[in-house]
Amino acid sequence: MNAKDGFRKFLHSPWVFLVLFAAVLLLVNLIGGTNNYSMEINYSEFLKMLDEGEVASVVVTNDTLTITPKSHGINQPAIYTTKVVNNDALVGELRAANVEFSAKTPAQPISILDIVMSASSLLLMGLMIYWLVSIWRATRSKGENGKSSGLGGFGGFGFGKSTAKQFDVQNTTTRFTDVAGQDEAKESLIEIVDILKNPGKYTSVGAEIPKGALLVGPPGTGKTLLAKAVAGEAGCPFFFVSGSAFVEMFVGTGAARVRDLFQQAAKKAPCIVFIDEIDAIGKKRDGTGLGSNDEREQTLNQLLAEMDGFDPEKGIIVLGATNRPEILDKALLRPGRFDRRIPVELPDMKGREEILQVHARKKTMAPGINLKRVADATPGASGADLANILNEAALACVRDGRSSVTQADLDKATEYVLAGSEKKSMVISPEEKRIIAYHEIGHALVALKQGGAPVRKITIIPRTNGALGFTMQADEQEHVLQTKEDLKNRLQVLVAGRAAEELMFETCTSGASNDIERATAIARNMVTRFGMSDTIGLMALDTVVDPYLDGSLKSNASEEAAAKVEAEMKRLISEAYEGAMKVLKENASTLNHLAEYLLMHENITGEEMVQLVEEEKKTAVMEPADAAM
Ligand code: NHX
Ligand code: ZN
Repeated sequence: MNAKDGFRKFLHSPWVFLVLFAAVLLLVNLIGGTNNYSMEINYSEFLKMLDEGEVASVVVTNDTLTITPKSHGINQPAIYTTKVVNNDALVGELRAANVEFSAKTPAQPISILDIVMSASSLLLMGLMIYWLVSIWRATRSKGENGKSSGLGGFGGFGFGKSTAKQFDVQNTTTRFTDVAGQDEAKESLIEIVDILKNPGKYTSVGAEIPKGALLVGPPGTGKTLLAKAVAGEAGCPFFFVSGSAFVEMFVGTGAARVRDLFQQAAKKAPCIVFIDEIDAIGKKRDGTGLGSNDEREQTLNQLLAEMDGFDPEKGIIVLGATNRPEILDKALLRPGRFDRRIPVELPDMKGREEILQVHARKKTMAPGINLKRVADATPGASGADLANILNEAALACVRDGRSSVTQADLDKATEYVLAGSEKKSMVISPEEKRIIAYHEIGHALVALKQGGAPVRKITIIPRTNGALGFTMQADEQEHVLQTKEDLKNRLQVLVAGRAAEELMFETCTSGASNDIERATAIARNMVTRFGMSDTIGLMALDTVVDPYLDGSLKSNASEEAAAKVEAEMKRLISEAYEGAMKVLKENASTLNHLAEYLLMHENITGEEMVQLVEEEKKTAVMEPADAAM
């Protein structure tokens, strides 16, 4: 923009208009109605008018007379003023001439206060206008831009126009190689990159160019990263906006922002527009609810209109991200809108290892690091969790003053991310420490005897997540299916902590609450979703609400069925408890041995545990022989 343009823009700016308007108003205020055509005359001329009976009335202000004549011609002044030469005889003369007269105190000089008062009231008025216009502009969902509106130049106010803060445009350097463990999602997105690079290739065969795709998956799986990588690979700008940013402030600003987003995107096309948490605006329009719902619907309607409106050949591709696809409005998923759905799932074991490798590339790692060990111990972890583990490991290494990340750093960081940091200062009585040790060994021993996933670590050092101790299991292979036996075994391990407490101390504690919650959840799933109870049969009495979120269930069961479900759950958990108790009774000496060792050392690794159990076995076999001697 050159200087001349800039100046013209400045002149056209409504702010200049407003300031000028204010100045004029102020001036008018100051002069205050004395703009009648008046003429100053000599005192002698006034006396002459008085003698000739032409004066109707006189107002005396200090030494000035304001004279209103009885009549005046078109070109004659309506008011005369004059300075009094000698005031003494004036009253008598006025009375003699039968003229109306009065006195007036002189007008106060205009004070600073007056100016401030009128200026601030003007400012207030200006703000009022600004506010009204901004609401008006925002509510207006039709009309392409501010210029075509009735307010003309008011477009320059920037009402409802998004600034850089509302959405973020970047030229990203992210590439697909920065995204690990999402091979299928990448494959779907590679096509979008190609479309952005060579749209002609697609249009020449008559293929419709997709306008949008929906990235669906749990939090932390890298949906934003994938979208960025698409922009990076295609070498085009990346517009980032969060769906929740559209649904705040005044009613209607959301729609205005959507409009503006697409205007800006059109200027930079080809480009990627990424709308995170699109469920915030894309919720089903059910017509229920008040106020805010209207706002959301308008925003959604505007988004739909924009997506229908732009020319796909221009090369704007809208990527939306959500972890609640079920609640999206069907209109959003129609062809020509977000018609593609790209699942971005939690990584499997191999994916986790790949993600760890990507993050490890950016850190100085000691030689011979086993990342698979971390991957094994973190089922269900997202990409973000894994990145966090590696970062915590790097931080720990710096804290210790070392120059590379070791396996020990990684193991500690894994524990930290899963259970929080150690609460070493927490004071626990020796009796309670004993209960905690037996509880944990209960879990570990039953897990060991089952021969399933090996025990990785047992600890009785309390953690900041509230756990007084924990037993960590890590399988070296991951299963896509879980058999009924797998789940029953899991139940047994979970209730074994409580079983050990009962067995050793003939009482129980509140500490098992978390174990019980988890066991109950597994038992419920077995009965109401997996068809693993003969009494209930193959019925889906529960459905998962948000499959990509915490796995909470919605029950479809009748009251009678619910009672049966609970009876079945109780049976499963009780059976598991009996099983665990049997294992612990049969291995009571091992339980004692391990628990005492744990009390002394506070931590036991999986290998140590196996070794301790082996040693215990040998001495147990030797004991009868010793006795015979
Ligand atoms: C309390 N905490 O809440 C005390 C401080 C029975 C030896 N009054 O089962 O620590 O009772 O095998 C993640 C995982 C809270 C978060 C477990 C938050 C457990 C844990 C309750 C061991 N290990 N219980 C266990 C335990 C407790 C709790 C958690 C959590 C205890 C038990 C916590
Ligand atoms: Zn427990």
